[in-house]
Amino acid sequence: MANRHLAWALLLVATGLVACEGGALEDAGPVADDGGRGPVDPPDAGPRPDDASARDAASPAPDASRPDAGPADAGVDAPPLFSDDFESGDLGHSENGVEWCCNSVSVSDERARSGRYSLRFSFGPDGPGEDSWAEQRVALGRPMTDIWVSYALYVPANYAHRDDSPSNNKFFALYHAPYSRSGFSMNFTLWSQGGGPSELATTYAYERVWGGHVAARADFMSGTDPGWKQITMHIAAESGPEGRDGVIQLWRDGESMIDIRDARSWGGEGTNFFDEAYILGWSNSGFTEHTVLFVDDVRISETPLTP
Ligand SMILES: [Ca+2]
Repeated sequence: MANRHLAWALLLVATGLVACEGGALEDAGPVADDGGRGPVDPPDAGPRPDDASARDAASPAPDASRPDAGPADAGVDAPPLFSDDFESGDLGHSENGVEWCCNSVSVSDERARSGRYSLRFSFGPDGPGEDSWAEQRVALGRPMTDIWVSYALYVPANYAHRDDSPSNNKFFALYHAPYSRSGFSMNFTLWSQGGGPSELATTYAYERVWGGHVAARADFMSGTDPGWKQITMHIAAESGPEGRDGVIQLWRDGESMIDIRDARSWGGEGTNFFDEAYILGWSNSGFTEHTVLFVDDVRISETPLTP
């Protein structure tokens, strides 16, 4: 079962490369950097998100004066670089050089936040110790250092983040492609809280060295609170090697879940930018039940979005 999943994942990733990276197989991303398990965080790479010592003690307090750190005022969002409600029924939409690529998921009419279609992410059912993978990548088409991303995420009533060590699952990743040789790189990750809800945390790299997980937020996703959730993220790279001003923010239904404005997230000289992202992705925990999440109404912007 696991081998079949792995073979399928490898096939899909390799296929995606043709469109995304010109068939450069040495840039195999999740295959190359972790033997096909997807771009996961090493399970023992850092302390658990509830370990407050994981915060960089040397970092100064967040700089609330950073002008671009706050959300937009409601109703005044500038037109985004890219938006997709999936009502085309496929992943063919591109806009301002931003395009979908490298997916293991597809557009579906099973459930939608807007119209009839959304992106369908199917996980499980997995046996004990087995993993799951459902991931959608987006190529930004340019080097970026400051981005806003929003989408609606559907959490099903049977969502249960099982304890099946390692049990960290990807929620969102932003990086300098390819992932396997990334410069700037950060993730939002989901952790099991004991078999039901997921805790949200973030981790990011400084010159390719990953730090611990920080800014954990309990009960971020739970089958006891199913339905559509509006997710808004703002990520800005650290301005320099000693900038201490990287921004990592996430809101759920307008409520701040993570708010870091002093991240040491320098991506290295010449690689301190991001040009690719992915939504959801590798699940180390796997799912006992067939668990289907949906994403709709994606927006990607260089200017603030209303959470
Ligand atoms: Ca839709």
